[in-house]
Order: sequence, then structure tokens, then C-alpha cells
Amino acid sequence: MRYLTAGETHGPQLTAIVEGLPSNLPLTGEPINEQLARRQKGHGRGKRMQIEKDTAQLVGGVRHGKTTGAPVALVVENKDWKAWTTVMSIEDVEEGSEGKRRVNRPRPGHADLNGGLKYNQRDLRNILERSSARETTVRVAVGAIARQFLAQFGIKIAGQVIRIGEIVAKRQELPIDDLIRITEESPVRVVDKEAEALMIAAIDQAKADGDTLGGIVEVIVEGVPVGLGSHVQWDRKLDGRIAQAVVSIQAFKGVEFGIGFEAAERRGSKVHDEILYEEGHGFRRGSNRAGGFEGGMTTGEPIVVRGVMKPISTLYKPLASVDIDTKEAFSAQVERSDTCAVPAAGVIMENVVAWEVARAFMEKFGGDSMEEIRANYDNYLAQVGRY
Ligand code: EPS
Repeated sequence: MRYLTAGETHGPQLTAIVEGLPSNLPLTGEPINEQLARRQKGHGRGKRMQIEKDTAQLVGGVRHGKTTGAPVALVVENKDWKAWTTVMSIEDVEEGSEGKRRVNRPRPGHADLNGGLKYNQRDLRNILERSSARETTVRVAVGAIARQFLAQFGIKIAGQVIRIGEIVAKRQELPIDDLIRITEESPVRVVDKEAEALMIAAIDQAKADGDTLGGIVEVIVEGVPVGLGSHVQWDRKLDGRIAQAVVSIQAFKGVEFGIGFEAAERRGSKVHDEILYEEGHGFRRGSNRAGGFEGGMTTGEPIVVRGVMKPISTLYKPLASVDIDTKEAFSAQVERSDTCAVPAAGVIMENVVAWEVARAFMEKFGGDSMEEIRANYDNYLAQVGRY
């Protein structure tokens, strides 16, 4: 399975084409729109989220509520485009008009300068329009399709914010359905109510200071069978692929599985998960410090993956930069921005992880129809049961 996205943040729409989905997967716009709405929430977002009401329109590959096996195409309209028709015009516009006004002041932390140099663009809008995190809208839509697919096999996905700035939420072991319910009701997607209040206050303070905040989000995938991904080749290791997908989310700088970076401090005896066997249940682990992976393959324990998001680069408190025309130093210009998008990033991460798990699932059990995949899956589970 693969997909591509296209579209600019202030262009008319975002587009995705998803190739390789099986036929007979129940699919409508509703579960996609549910994920899109989740992505738009969260304390700390700016004015743009009040303008957009993201909904996906399926425009290919689905008929009478089910996939046909053809590529699935979907679009999400940018409501804000109406304010940008001249600036984002496909046809050339008049010299000296508003539409010709260039962005020539690269913002530290954004793709502006690297992209301008690389693509030889003297209007940095040609870079920032595409590098914008608006693109995550369609990645969430595609992930929502993957989620629909995984749900057919009892695989569930949850996400929680575990850190915003200096505030860390206390860890609690919860059944996945409770985790989903509680985080859904929280404006910062945390379980720990004390941390929630402190995070909201920290976001408000950062906003008042013209600053921004990053954080850490955790995604849990439950119900995954043993053996997705493979040890035999570097690019078939599923933890490696998930890591790539997570770090590809705008503003993400790092990823860890299970105890992650803490493994560096602990002795081996406090890192590895002991293997147990239970009659009727088969093999299991005494703990899940590995976060669901050994040898690039799923162990059958839940996947636990965390991603770190840097604070948003667009600051009301300007940082030093250099004008690309005059080469003179200036303090970066102020743009409309979010103060903290960590809760939304958690939703994005859930959905990009869902895609990678679904892709690996299709590689292992793949067939052209849901019925064929189901038969392959059941057959494999029976084989594992007899092992
Ligand atoms: C973004 C800047 C802001 C955010 C945007 C991501 O947009 P604008 O420049 O239009 O104010 O609102 O996020 C979204 C539009 C979204 O849907 O998440 C950026 O520079 O990455």
C-alpha cells in the first residue's frame, strides 16, 4: 500500500491518492471526518482552526459504502483559500499587485531558507505553502482509512500527551478503551488531571509571552499479531518504518519505543522482557519494555511509541534572521500561529502509525479482497496457535 498527498496550506484543497487497499472494506466519509475533527481540537491552537471545518470527500475507489480495490482518492477543502485566491492563483497575476508580494524573510526553524536555496525560489511562499503542517490533514484522513481496516481485525489505537513544555503527566496503566475515552475529553489529551491544569496554564503563559511550546506524545496499538515486519532486511523492520513515519510529521524531532532512551541507563536485566508460556494463551512477555518490537517484528504485545515535537517555529516573539534580498539582519516577521499543537500532533501520530501498521499487515496477509485477507489471517493465527 502506498499514498501520496498534494496541495498547499492556502490553496483550494488537499488531495490524497491511496493505492493498494483491498476491496470490500467498509468505508464512508464518517470515520475519516471523526479523525479530522479530533485533529482540529486541543488547547493552544490559533485562529486558523476556527476558519477550517475539515471534512473529507471521497472521490474515487468507493461505491455503496465499500472499497472496490481501485485507488481511493480523497480531497479536503481549505476554507481559508477564499482569502488567498490572488496570492495562490494558478495563473500569473499583475506585477506590483498584492498577489506578487514576496516572502523574503526566512523564519528560523521552518523549511523557508533551505527550501528557497534548494528549489531556487526567491518567494519563500513557494516553500512554506507546502511545508506547512496543514498537510497533516490529509495524512490523518489516510490514516483514518488504515484505522478502519485495522479495526476489522480488532486492532485498536490510542494516543496520549505525556509532556508539554516542563509539565510531565503521571503515568497510569489503563485499559485502552478508558484511555481513549479520558483523553478524548481532555483539552490537552492527558489522563492526569493535575498535569492537565498545569499544561493549560503553561500554554496560556507561553501565548502571553509570544512564545510556543512542544512536548511528547505516546501512541499505543493493541491487538497486533506477532510477526508484523521482519528481521531479514533493514527496510522491512516495522519499528524502523514507524520511526520514519513519526519523524516525518512536521516539527517532530525524535522517536522512542517502550522504555526508549531510558534503556541507555539501565542494565540488560532491567531492559529485556522475559518470555512466558501459558497453556491456552501461548507465548507472552512478563513486561513490555521493548514497546512491542524485537528484531523489527511485533511481539504480539502492544506497540508503544513516543514522539517528541519541538515548539512551533512561528513565534510572536521574533528571532533573528536575514533578509534574502538585502542580506540584512532583521527580527523575523510575525505570522498568525498556534502556541501549542502537541494535542493535535498526538492525533496525527496515531494516524500515521495506523498507516504503517496497516501497510505491514497487508504485506503479511495481503490479498485483493477483505475475504482473502481474513482467510490468510485466520490461517496464520491457527499456525501460531499450534507452534
Ligand atoms: C501552520 C501555520 C498555521 C496553522 C497550520 C500550520 O496556518 P496559517 O499559516 O494559515 O495560520 O494553523 O495548521 C493548519 C492549518 C492545520 O490545519 O493544522 C504551519 O506553518 O505549519
